Amino acid sequence: MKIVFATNNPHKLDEIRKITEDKIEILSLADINCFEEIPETGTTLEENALMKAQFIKDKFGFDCFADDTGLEVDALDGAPGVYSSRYAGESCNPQDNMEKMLRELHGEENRKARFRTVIALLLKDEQHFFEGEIGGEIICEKRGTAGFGYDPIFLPDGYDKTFAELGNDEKNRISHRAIATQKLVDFLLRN
Ligand code: ITT
Repeated sequence: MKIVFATNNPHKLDEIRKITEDKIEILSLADINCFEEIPETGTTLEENALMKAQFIKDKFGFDCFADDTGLEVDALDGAPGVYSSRYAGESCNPQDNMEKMLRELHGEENRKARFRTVIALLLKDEQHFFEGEIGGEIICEKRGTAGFGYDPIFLPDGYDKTFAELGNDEKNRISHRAIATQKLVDFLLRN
């Protein structure tokens, strides 16, 4: 089975390819010659994931899926959530985002947070959604070099290492994306 993953994030592509391995062939946007900016203007993870998948389905005709992920921090009333990639401003990078979060949480005792991923799948003209989440806390300084995005400041529940310290193999066993992806794979293998 072949399916397009509508993402411009090479880390996400790597993670999902490792999880799906030989079961499903995942095509990237480059594999289908799509080099366009995909709109992501929704106000929920579901809306954004569907928007990204629909864009590819409409323009290129492939069955495809997309993931939208947010980091929800309790002390920030669930922010940055769906706005996680632009938390520190329009053209910010992951370092800017993490530094802003550490500043906002300075002195805060409640550091509970969760990563939530929603995958939208467009298959044979039907929409399907798969969700995964993992709880944890935002630590007070960056630790580790693996992974991407907010991984260096996120300590998953039950672990004493951040996602960036655990490394990709361990992250891919327990993460929000791993949980949602496993549901996607089980569904695809049944359909
Ligand atoms: P696409 O939309 O092209 O898939 P993106 O990087 O923009 O890629 P999202 O909008 O889903 O992806 O991501 C929102 C933000 O959350 C962004 O800053 C990511 O770096 C961060 N993020 C997503 N998944 C993450 C993960 O597994 N670990 C750490 N940070 C993550």
